[in-house]
Amino acid sequence: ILARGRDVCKRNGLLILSVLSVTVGCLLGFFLRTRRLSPQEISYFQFPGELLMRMLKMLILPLVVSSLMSGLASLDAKTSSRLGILTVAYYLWTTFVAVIVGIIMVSVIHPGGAAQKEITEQTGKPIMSSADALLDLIRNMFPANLVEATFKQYRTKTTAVIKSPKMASEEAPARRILIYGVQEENGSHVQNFALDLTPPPEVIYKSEPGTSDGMNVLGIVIFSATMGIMLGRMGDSGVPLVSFCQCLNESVMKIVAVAVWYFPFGIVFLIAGKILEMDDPTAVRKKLGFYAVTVVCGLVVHGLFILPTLYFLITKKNPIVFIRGILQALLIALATSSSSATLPITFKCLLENNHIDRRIARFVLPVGATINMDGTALYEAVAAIFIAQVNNYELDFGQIITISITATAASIGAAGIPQAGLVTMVIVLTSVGLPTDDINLIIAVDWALDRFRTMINVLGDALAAGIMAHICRKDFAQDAGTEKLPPCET
Ligand code: DAS
Repeated sequence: ILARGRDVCKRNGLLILSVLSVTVGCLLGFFLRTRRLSPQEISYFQFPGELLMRMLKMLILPLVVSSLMSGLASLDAKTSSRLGILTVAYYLWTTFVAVIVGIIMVSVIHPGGAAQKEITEQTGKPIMSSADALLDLIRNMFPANLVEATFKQYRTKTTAVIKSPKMASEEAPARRILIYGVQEENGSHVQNFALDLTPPPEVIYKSEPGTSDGMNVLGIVIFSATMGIMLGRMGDSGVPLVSFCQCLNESVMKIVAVAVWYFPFGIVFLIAGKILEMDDPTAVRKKLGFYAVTVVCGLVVHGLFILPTLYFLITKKNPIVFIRGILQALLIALATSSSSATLPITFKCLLENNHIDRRIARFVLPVGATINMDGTALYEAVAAIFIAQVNNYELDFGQIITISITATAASIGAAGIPQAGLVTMVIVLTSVGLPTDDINLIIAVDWALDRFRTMINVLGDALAAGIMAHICRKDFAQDAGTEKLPPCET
């Protein structure tokens, strides 16, 4: 009985701990808000949560490179191209469906009407045009120098802790605004990919440009996938590098297996620290309550009904059992609001709990974490139509179609990092002539809704892996030998 109890705790203990840590983090955050901590105290309090984010991000590069290279190299040309085409087609299709769900939801609930009378001030000005955003999306696919794109400040995230004049008097905790700038190393071409989301502020201090979010994952995915396919065609001469990638992948997963026991502790401080920073919830409720409800309803419909139904119709398996196996990853997505940072846990859940073929997971997950963002696409469509409603701007059918297409494209370009969807939303707004500085209307709730849409992004990637494993099961069964090398025993 003891052994069984130990096994159950070991298997579910982490999940139970993580659920508890999310709850404790919320309660602690709201309790500490009453203590009115200073920005300095808040930043010290957030430190354990920051460590969790850094641990996860530290693993992204080795995991993405090793899994894509070893995953694709171990498949023969026919299998890898079939898997690639099916996966990308599935991703585009589900993302488009998510956008349609969002458009239906926002048209039925019509949150913009309720917000109209409340929202008066428009603040801030976007620095970036949609042309910049689109060019940056394509630019990110081809990093000029992979090492610099990874380790240097290819996309620097400058976090300025800003008190806008109206907040200074109330001594409210400083509001943290994310500003992304893209500067290419040669210095000759500086591309501002950024949003200024506040009225002219009195900046109390500006942290050094962070590099933790500086990773251009899209470029790394494109490079690693291409390299993996080429390695697969090199035959025996490619074996050393493929074997290296397999061992790297296995060792990274062993690091994850150890690091996960720190996660519940880090989650408490990550969530509590975010709650300490957020705007006054009561002020938000008046203006954006219906908007937040619309987004959550859309995410629930898509994430808990449409995607699981699709999974059941294709695989004839119980989606609830599958989702149960990835609950840990969904909780990390909720805590970190970064699908890239959640990737190591998504891998662990799929391989250990749902027993997905590692060759499928090694391709579907890194690509999905980068380009498949159902939650983000739904969110950007809802936000665009919400802004149109607030401005009493009647969208015609052609513009709705344009929003559907640009929201799908913008979500592909959004990085798997916190609030990335907020930035690429500019593409959607400008495509239908909506004022991009109205993004400020939703910034107050974006940090919370980002967590839920990230959960749906991760859920969509994981279910896609389950579906691809089912569809390609015959290929892998017949070509069991396609994995040229035995799994690396580390
Ligand atoms: N936070 C992003 C992610 O990691 C999603 C978004 O910003 O929309 O998936």
